[in-house]
Amino acid sequence: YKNPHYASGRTTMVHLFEWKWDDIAAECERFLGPRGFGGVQVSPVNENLVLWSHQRPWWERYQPISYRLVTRSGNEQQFTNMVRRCNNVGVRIYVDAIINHMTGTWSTNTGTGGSTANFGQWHYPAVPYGRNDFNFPHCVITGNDYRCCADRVRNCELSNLKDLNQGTEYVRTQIVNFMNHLIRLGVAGFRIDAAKHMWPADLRVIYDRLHNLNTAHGFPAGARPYIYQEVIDLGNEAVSRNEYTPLAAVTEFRFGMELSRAFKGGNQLRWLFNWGTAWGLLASGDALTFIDNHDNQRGHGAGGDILTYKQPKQYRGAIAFMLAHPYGRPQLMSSFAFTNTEAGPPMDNSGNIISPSINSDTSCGNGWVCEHRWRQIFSMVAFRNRVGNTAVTNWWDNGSNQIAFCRGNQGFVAFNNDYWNLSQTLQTCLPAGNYCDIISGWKSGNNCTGKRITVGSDGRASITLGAGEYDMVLAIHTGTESRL
Ligand code: ARE
Ligand code: CA
Repeated sequence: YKNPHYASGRTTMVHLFEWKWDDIAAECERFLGPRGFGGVQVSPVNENLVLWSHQRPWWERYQPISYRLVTRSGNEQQFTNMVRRCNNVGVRIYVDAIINHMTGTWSTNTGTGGSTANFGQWHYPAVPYGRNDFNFPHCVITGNDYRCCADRVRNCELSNLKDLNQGTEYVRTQIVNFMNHLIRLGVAGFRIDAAKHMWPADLRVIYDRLHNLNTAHGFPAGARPYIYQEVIDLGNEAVSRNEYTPLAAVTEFRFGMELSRAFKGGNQLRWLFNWGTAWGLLASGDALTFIDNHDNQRGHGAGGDILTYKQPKQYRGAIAFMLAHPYGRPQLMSSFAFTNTEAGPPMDNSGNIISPSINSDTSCGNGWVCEHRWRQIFSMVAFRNRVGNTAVTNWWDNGSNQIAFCRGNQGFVAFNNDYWNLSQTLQTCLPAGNYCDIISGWKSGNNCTGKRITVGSDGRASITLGAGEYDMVLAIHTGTESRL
């Protein structure tokens, strides 16, 4: 369950938060496929409660009312079409699976597909679920439970969301049927929402009943779905991330927390020389890594002081480090712009999501940030694809916030998070020749629109990164996007 089954040469997925299926299909064909992205995490696919009382917040999608594939992102036919079109251009689809709970009690009770629920009776007729399918006695998780009481974290309600009992055969069957339906449609795996709130032994049973990935969508025979479990564990938790790594991969929240701290200037970049398990991070193959996610970019979930698109220079620095360094399996966040942390995606008066528009400079409009279309970010995806599994070599630092390293003989990257300029002759490990920096610009014919770097026969090159430059990163590699 730890292999994402990316198409060959691809390494990175992007969370297209709240995007519609038709728009994702188009994005796979016009951008993600050609640019070498490995996959897309989509927002929850199954029917959720409609919450006009909160102006259709983004979080209504975490309130399932049935397993029918109908949400504001589209219906089953649109979902099916998207998966097919994305797989055809080498981009995998990963579904955010909400299997810990069903929607809690609200004054309205209609779902995005028209299904209803009777909350007082724990009755969800569109599944159907009834009283016996939920944990009893009824209880609600408190902040203190996270530190003391693993059983309460698993058996009580997460923010009043009705807590399913995955220990019963009936509930397991409904969940497995839902997930196998998606596998049949060609998805490559799942984010398991709120995994820490379910017993590992129950999850193991569920995972083991999942079908192999659909070979008609280009997956090899016998391929198991990629599963990454959402377990927030920054330390001092009654539930440990280590209880879940024997099952499948885990979201490594310490990764974004530490890199955000460093790139905000709270820790010197030179300490990143041994980035990885020496920092208390999970084994690389167990870790789904990211800087921000849809929760912590707006103070939900673990919260914390996480870099987002709102601090673009430092954010691009942290993302570049994530993509340049071999540790982990990276996931990019692609946001809609927000000030109100509850607000849903751009929508019309009827609550329909408004599609991102694509500007002539390839950035997005209509309120969509599209970090994955920022040149500094998608260029580093190509860097990561190019350098493959090569190790970090020739680490250099100035004893402070200027660092540089090589990835085999394929790539070289430098960072300057100091208040003074970087100007050094450094070992790049690359073949002699000319390269375009993919951060300050791009290769255009035989020229560079940004910095041009000349690597000598000894592999060394003069590198400059001014403290006042638009970006704090410089990157070159042997791929066609950089090598002249
Ligand atoms: C909403 C309202 C609530 C209301 C509830 C029920 O905000 O006031 O009671 O609905 O009607 C998201 C939002 C929630 C929202 C929910 C349902 O974030 O605000 O509730 O959708 O609409 C814990 C969990 C972790 C979870 C985070 C948010 O462990 O799994 O809380 N993250 C996932 C998703 C969320 C989603 C859900 C789960 C629910 O990514 O987007 O919630 O499906 C410590 C602990 C953490 C804990 C954290 C916050 O750090 O270590 O484990 O995270 O505190 O409590
Ligand atoms: Ca539970």
